[in-house]
Amino acid sequence: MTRLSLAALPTLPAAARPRVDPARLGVGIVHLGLGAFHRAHQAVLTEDAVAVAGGDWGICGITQRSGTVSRRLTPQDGLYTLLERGDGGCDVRVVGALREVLDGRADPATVVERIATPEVNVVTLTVTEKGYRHDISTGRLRSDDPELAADLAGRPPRTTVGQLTAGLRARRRAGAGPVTVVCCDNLADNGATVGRLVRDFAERSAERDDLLAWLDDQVRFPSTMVDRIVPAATAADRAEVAARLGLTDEGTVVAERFCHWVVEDDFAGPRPAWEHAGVVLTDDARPWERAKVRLLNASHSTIAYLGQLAGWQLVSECVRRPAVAAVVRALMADDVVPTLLPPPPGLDLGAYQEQLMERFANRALPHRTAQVAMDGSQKLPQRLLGTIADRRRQGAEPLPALLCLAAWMRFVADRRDDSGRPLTVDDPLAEEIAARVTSTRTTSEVVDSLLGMPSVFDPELAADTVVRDRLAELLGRLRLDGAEATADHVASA
Ligand code: CS2
Repeated sequence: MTRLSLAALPTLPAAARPRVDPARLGVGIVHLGLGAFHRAHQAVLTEDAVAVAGGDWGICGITQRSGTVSRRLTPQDGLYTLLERGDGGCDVRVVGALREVLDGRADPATVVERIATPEVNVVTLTVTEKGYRHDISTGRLRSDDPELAADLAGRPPRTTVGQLTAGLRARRRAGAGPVTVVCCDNLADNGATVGRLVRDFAERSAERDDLLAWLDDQVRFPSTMVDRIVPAATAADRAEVAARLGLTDEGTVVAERFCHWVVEDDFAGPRPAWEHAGVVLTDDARPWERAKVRLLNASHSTIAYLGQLAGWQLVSECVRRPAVAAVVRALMADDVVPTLLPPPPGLDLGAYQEQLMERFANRALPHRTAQVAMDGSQKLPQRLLGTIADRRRQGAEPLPALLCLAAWMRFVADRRDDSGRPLTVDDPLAEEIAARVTSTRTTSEVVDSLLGMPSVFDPELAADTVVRDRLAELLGRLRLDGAEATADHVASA
């Protein structure tokens, strides 16, 4: 069977072809972190915007962690298929917005050069929470990170913040003009956070003063909220593409139909006319980000840890259990909503919660609990811990939110599900966690040893005796009665 490529496009049905002519699209965006999420979200919305309003907004995508994506996409001229799965079937389209693919680890010099190209006006990022190598509690670059230290010592940069700052420095030197950096990761106040990390890096590197002044003057870091569920694609998804299009595609991505993006309209130069693709351009994306991360992502983690402990592999399977659905509803309505008032104008919190329950229940989308359970130490601070802290300040005991945290604690400390089967903990702090819990016996000892992780837990929260006591009780129940019975207990409390 022929492989997807520019030459193969004319064989496709018109409805499945890219909405712009990829061969004539110049590059105007550099994207760091070329995973499935970017390809199913920003790349698609950018192509849709260009289809309506034009502009050379093709994307140069840079892989950060491995060369696999670049090996898959380069022979396909950057083309890949998006499968949108929901009730009533599956839509298939080839996306043409990605015009160049680079392996950032193998070719850091080219990454720097691309960011410094005058035709590039926007740099977007999806490198996941851990990709920023920052201390989540302070929002600053980690001073003990060996990779950052190596970049600061002057090797061709391999970290995200190192590559971004080197690219901006090269841009200043080349006089290539202003640029906007758009963070699309689930971090609180993500634009300002990345702006601060770039400045942290710049402060410790060459041309410090000139670079800092140029950053203030020529670079913008708008915050954004991104929302689309994008599970890892499977062999079945690739087989479906082959059957539907008569082509093989190594780069298929799969997503739900829902897709939303809110972007602060604070750009240093031109930008794609994303408003034509349904993107909300706003003065302040932070309330949107907060609502989305606290409602969607915290619910996701609750489902994922309870599911992992109970032995349920899929998100859609978990929310069909009445106890899990009830606890997720209670988390959103009782714990999260009171921390979001007033909501951002245009967001109906009640309707969003209902819609989330439907999105989680989407059986057409095999979203694995193991995928969401990854990197909990990096994800929970933004999605869950702020809710717990805010509710404690309001004098409440947010039991559903504490259940999510207790389920994470059992997941990382015991590494066994309710039937005794081993669980895999995929987390950058997995070793530190294992070392901390190794000599603990009682549930209180486990809770205290984990709350003592300063890079994850704020000291005020860690010192809250109500939080500690409730966590120890919930962890005890999870160990004794299992995930489903404990969810039921919390939902009916
Ligand atoms: C998920 C997110 O894997 C995870 O942690 O919670 O990737 C989630 O699917 C997206 O943020 C939805 O917008």
